[in-house]
Amino acid sequence: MRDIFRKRRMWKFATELKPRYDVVIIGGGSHGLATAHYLREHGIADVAILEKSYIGSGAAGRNTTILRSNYKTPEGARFYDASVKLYEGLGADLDFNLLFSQCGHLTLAHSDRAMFVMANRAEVNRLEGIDSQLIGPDRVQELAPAMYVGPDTTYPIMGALYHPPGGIIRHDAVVWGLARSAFEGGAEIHPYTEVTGLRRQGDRITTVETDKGSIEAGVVLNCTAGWSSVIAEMAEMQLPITTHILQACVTEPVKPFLDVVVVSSQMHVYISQSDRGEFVMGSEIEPWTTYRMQNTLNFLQDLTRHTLELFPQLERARLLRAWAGLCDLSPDYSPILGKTEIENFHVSAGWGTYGFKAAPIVGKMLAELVATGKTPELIAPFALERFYTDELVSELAAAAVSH
Ligand code: PYC
Repeated sequence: MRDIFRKRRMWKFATELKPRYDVVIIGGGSHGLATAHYLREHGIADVAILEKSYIGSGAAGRNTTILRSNYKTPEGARFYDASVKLYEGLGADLDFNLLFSQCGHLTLAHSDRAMFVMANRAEVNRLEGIDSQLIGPDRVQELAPAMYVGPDTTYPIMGALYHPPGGIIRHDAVVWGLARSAFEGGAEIHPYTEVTGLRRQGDRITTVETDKGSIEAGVVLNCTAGWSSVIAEMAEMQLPITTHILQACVTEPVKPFLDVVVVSSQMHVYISQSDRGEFVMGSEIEPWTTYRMQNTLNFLQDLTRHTLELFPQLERARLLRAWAGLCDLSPDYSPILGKTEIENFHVSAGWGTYGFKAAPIVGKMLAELVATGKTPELIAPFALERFYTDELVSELAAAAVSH
């Protein structure tokens, strides 16, 4: 039934933990909630989602809402393409307006080398059936008429990788729509419930300890973005992950004049204009490891300097707010997804700055893994064991942030 006046209950948070669940999902962000949503397709409803803060308070609420699939490796491009395709139908599936705008995505090239790399990416994408093209400065100007593309800048624009299916989506709406579906499917959502320990017996996790009591679990999923290595350590296992912050900020709303996502790897910026008119801008990942989600002055200086070179019209726009999110980085900048050495403990980790883009496909794949016990082919390349067999999937430098 369509619910245009939002009469349907969004969700009711659970208060009491049961002593046992078939599936315990740690992390109430986009991956955890998407998994609960897709578990419905397998008739699995005895599910608890444990979130230490409010739902969507981690990476799901701290990203810059960009979706795309123009990755560098065939494995990555194929995987994120499946995610974009799910996102295309997700609003209808959830009966929730996600404000998905497939306005297109431009990765600017400022050197011969960058043009060569973009041509290579376009070719990898094309072979996967993904719309991704190398374009020259005139076409760039057509797509972003308000952007300054003149020659007298620090980094003149030689061309771009243009990816028409890319775009932006309302990140909070994704969280809310998935949470409603998970709730309607019977999953319990427990906000403000922190996991404090995992009890392991041999190759299995038997008990999840929380600040609200202990629960037994058939399967445990670690969907905690920045905190994934901390949770893994509770299970007495290590993930090859370092945790960094990624900073972003947003201006006050201005009249619409940009309807394509603009990314520059050389200038380390990505810029889009939201449906509210705000310019949403982000920078590269900070090179030091930390869990302190605080902005730095350097970030604001570098980001605004580079943004103003591209969009001098924003000179008087005020910044409304800035924030930082946690990114857990794997050695090859690809995720660590699926089974671990612990039989009933699966992970969705190591997303770096790509996690939000992958939410629906992660949910679908993890739900299939839980239901069948088998790793779906699409995610086999992202198994943890690749770091032991030396079969890396390098997505290094596949974004303005991953250098
Ligand atoms: O990979 O598109 C990307 C991205 C944007 C912001 C952070 N990562």
